[in-house]
Amino acid sequence: MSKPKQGQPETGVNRRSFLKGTAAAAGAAIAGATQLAQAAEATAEKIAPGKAAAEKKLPSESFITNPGSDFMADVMRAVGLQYLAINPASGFRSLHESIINHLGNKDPEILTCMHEESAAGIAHGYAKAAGKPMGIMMHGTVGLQHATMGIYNAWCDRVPMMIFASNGLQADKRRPGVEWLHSVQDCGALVRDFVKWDDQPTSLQHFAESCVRARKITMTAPMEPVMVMCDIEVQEDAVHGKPRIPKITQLTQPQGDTAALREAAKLLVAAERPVIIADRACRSQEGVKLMVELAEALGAAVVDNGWRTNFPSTHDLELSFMRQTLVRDADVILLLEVNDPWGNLNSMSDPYKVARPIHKPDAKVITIAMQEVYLKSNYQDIQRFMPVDLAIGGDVEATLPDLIDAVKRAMTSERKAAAGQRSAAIAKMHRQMKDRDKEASANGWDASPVSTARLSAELWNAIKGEKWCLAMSDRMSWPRRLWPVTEYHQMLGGTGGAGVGGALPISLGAALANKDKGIITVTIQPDGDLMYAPGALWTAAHHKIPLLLVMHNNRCYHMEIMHVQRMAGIHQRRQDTCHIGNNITNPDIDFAKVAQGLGVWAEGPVTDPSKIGPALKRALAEVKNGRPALIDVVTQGR
Ligand SMILES: Cc1ncc(C[n+]2csc(CCOP(=O)(O)OP(=O)(O)O)c2C)c(N)n1
Ligand SMILES: [Mg+2]
Repeated sequence: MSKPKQGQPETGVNRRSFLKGTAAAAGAAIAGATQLAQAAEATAEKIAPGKAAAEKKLPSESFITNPGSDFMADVMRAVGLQYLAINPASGFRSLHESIINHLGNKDPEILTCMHEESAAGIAHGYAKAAGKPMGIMMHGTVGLQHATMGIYNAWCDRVPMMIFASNGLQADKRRPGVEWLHSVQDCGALVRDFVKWDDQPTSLQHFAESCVRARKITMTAPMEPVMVMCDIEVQEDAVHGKPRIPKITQLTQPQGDTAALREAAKLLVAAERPVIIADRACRSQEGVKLMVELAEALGAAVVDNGWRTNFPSTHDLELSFMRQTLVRDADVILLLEVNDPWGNLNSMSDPYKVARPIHKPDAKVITIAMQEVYLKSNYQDIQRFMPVDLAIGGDVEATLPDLIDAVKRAMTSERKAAAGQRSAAIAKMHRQMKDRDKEASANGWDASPVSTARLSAELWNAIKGEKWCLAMSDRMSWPRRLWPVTEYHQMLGGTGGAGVGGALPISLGAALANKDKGIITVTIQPDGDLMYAPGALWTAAHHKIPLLLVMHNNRCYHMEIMHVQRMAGIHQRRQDTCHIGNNITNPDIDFAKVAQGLGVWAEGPVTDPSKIGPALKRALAEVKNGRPALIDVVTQGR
């Protein structure tokens, strides 16, 4: 509510007396209107400070100068939270005020989000780029319900995140009306299937211990989101006694069993055609280095499925896009934190669902993973059961040094010679694969709408001189095929749970974490995904998050068109109707205008491929000045 500007006519009815009058007329039972009247009173006090206070002076014992929320904010700082992504809400008004006035809005700093799903997505991307959790604070029930999809994506992508949700546990202390609507008996029930742990602390000491515990749990592999409730009474009541923040634990990751690793090394060294497949194996550049050491010691081909950067795409032993051929010929297959072992080693026809193994029946399969250490039953992100020969529980990056050591010990000169010969043959396949990719990328080079290969090539050309990160590296396969990837931070994978709407906020979170490292973050942004919660663009502009967004604007939910077309084919019916329900046209969305309206520098739509390069140059200049920028490119399907 704002005071009328000078020169503007007052509305006929005085708003304050109108609201008060309404409340009186409807009787004291109409709680919502009463609250509005109180809000109007508070606003009047803001506008004319002192007047309302003079009318109604609070006795000094009414002040709470040591609210519990100050201590809770201290706890958030102690567990290392640099940011807290929120959509504001009365359920955590006390904590909100403590963070800005007690902590000075620093460590954590508040990020204003326009949708709770965006807050969760930002924390998700931040965790992948920063290697540590961000906090998000949700309004109990309503806010948390909005956040669920983002939390599920993070769960599937195995990232740490600290979720806080407000709740009013004590019924006799709830304000009538909204505070009841926004409180629950069991807040965690809503997300318990896809968070690693949750707790509902009922005292400040309990809150401190639970937060320190939560940090430890979320940062131990398999890393997953955790949630701690912030009870309204605990926040708003004064501190009683002397709550203490427990010591923050120094963590190490669980390592695979040494005897089992020796067994694995024996199998791998004896293999004629060993293959390594990695999903979310690495957490840092150190992991990538170890992967190279292992592959070179074995002379083994590596398939990086791309959910993190696990292996340099420039390395001679990299054959990521030849998985089927490699698996078909392999005698020993090592799966490193692979989420879907069955899906990597078998095929299933669609839509007939005929399953067929790709691997040889006697191929030995070894897994190193943490995912079996921690599972939930309801959501089925565990994929189909795959019998394996040796399953080693352990974090891959922590386990690789011992495995490499065991491989080197098991190596003989004869096996070394075999590995050398094999490496040369794999290197030849690698070069041929890269040549094929380059050739294929030239198809439709000058086409309009722009081909996805051309879009990728133009983007690469714009950023190749920078320290770069492609926040969403799974939107199309071309960047992984064409760009030279050597560093862990360069490609961060996908949304995790394939929940559309995640790409935009996850990219933003990554850009936020990369901001202070001098890394330019770019993303290939699908149109359908952006429109779930485009308000995240405002957050990028407001908080000056330097992200270069290149729209992959195919003006449709293209993936779904392909599904409906497949069904029409099987049903022996017409194909020309399959765009219905899938096209995002008529009207075409003007993404440059959408972005500009939300405060983001933008250009487009670009339909001529030769104009992409110059547009990207202008956008990059904006990003280098610390602001987000968007180029809308009208593209072909996928
Ligand atoms: C939350 C959610 N709703 C619906 C889907 C189904 N879905 C899968 S891909 C897709 C199309 C997404 O469109 P866009 O982001 O433009 O990407 P495109 O397929 O066009 O490249 C949809 C709707 C989903 N995966 N997640
Ligand atoms: Mg699309």
